[in-house]
Amino acid sequence: MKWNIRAALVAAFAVTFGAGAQAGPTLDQIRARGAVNCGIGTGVAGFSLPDSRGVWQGLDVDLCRGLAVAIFNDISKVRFIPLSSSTRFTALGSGEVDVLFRTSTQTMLRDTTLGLRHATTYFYDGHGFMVRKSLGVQRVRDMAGAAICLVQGTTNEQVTADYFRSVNVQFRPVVFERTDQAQAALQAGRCDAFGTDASQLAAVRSTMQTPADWEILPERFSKEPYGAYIRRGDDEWFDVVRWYTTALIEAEEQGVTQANAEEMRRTSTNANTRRLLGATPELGQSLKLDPAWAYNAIRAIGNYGELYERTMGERTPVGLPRGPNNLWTNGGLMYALPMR
Ligand SMILES: N[C@@H](CCC(=O)N[C@@H](CS)C(=O)NCC(=O)O)C(=O)O
Repeated sequence: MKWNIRAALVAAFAVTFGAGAQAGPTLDQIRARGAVNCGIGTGVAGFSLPDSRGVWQGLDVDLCRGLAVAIFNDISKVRFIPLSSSTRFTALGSGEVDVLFRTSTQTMLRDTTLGLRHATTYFYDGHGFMVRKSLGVQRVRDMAGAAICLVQGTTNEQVTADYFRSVNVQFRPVVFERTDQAQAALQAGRCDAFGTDASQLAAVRSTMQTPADWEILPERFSKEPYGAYIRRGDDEWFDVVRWYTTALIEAEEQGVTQANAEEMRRTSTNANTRRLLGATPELGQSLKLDPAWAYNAIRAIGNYGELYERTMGERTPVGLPRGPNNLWTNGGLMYALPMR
């Protein structure tokens, strides 16, 4: 009898608070502070770039905004902290930011040696090169002796060095702290080429003085899957970031959009959709968030596809086709783990 009472109490606790759902120190700090501190890039069109009114725009900054909405149901409760490639991980490790949505490739050594963790892949890319057309090269290995602009602390530095070494061709690295400095050097003729992730080549090309003077060569030299990064040691915060990102992909898979989310929450009879939108509360409870956490985020920033199209899709100046960032059902790699 005694044990039955105890079991009943445990069950009641689990129903009330969500089984195993401690908020975790990072989420507690965010709530106490009243804002998410989000590490973003210093300026790349499509990911994180201030518009003419000084408002940050892009995929990475909108992912930060949506996360703030999932926690606070308030899109303003986010602080953007622009970080260069070489400072981003120390800024996260030291607690200056809670999370990085910052064009950061997930690699094994970053995962195993930095004291950090990376969550769900939210963007698939690969390293490439943009060359001055007047250089007249068709293939990267023909760039012998070329000056190549690179950004310090990126995977791209290593990928470039590895490739040229493997084909025994010399090149001259010209390394910068930030993208805008590399771009100015390209513009000024100090570099013949720029080596970075293909999405960022498209972004940089779209903002060159004469984009037609530059060509993005079709070869790709690496896999660059971007993930959100957080510190090790806070599994509950890891869960929030991981499942928040997944929810945006899941929404697209289920056909839930910014425009129809409200109606689908009221009328859908699909159990997965009802869970995702918080018509039944278990997903939000398991994260110690409001049952409407994902619903609110989708209403604020759209599903993954809407987010992509708005920030860097074919109708934007960056103009990137979905490619690998399409859903798996449309020939891409985006596949949400089951949310149940
Ligand atoms: N994906 C690569 C690099 C991504 C990256 O940060 N690229 C640079 C060069 S385009 C950048 O975005 N810089 C933005 C900045 O200056 O803050 C990585 O994780 O190392």
